[in-house]
Amino acid sequence: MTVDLYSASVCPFAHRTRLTLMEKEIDFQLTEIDLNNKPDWFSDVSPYGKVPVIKHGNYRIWESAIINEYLDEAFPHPPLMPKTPGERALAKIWIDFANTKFVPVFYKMLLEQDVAKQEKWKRQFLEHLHFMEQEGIGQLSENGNYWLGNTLSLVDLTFYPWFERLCVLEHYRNVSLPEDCQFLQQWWHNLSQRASVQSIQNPSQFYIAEYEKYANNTVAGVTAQEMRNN
Ligand SMILES: N[C@@H](CCC(=O)N[C@@H](CS)C(=O)NCC(=O)O)C(=O)O
Repeated sequence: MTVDLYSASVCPFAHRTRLTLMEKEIDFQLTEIDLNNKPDWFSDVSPYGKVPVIKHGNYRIWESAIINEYLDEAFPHPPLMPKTPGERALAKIWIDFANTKFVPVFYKMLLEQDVAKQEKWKRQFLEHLHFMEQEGIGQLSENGNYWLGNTLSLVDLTFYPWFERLCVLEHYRNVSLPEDCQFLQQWWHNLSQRASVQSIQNPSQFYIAEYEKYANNTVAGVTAQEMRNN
C-alpha cells in the first residue's frame, strides 16, 4: 500500500516527512503543492491548509511530528525511535523542543521588521542553539554521529531541515551556527553525508529566494499568520 504525500520542496516540515519515508525505504507518491497558489481541492486534503499530509490506506494524517511517529510505528524497520521508555521520553523532549521553541523563533526572527526586536529573537535563537548543544546533543550523542548516539532517529530528521535553511537566517539576519557549538557542527556535517539528505538537498540560493517574503514580512498564508500571532 503506497503512501501518498502532499508536500512542498520549500517546506521544512514536509522535508522531515520525506526524509523519514526515504530512510525507511517506503514507497510513496509525491504531490508537490504550490503554497503560493494552492489548488482548490487542497482544502479537502489538508484540514489545516498546510503540508505535509499523508494518505495511507484509510488514514489521512497531518502534522509532521505525528506523521513521522505514525510512519515509525506503521513501518517499523529501521526503527527511528529508541525502544526503552526513558530513551523514548528523551527523544520526545527534543522533538517537542524543536516544535515549540526552536522552530517558532526561526520564523519570528525572519518575519520581524523592527531591528531591536530582531536582536531579541536572535539572542533567543542563539540561546536555543547553545541549550541544544549542551543539554541535548552534547549529553545524548556520547560522541556518536547522531543526536541520540550512533543510530539515526526522528530527532535528527526533526531538526535537520532548519539547518539546511540556516543560510536564510545568515543571509537576511546575519545569524549562523556559533563555532562553539561543536557537537551541532559535527552532527550537521554527518547528516549532510546521508544519501537521503543529499538526494533532496536544495542549494542556498533556492531557500534565500523562497524565503524573501518571510524576511520582508509580505508572505501570505497560514503559517506566517500563526507565527505573527503567537
Ligand atoms: N505544524 C505543522 C506545520 C506545517 C506548515 O506550517 N507547513 C507550511 C509550509 S512550511 C504550510 O503548508 N503552510 C501553508 C500556508 O502557509 O498557507 C507540521 O508540523 O506539519
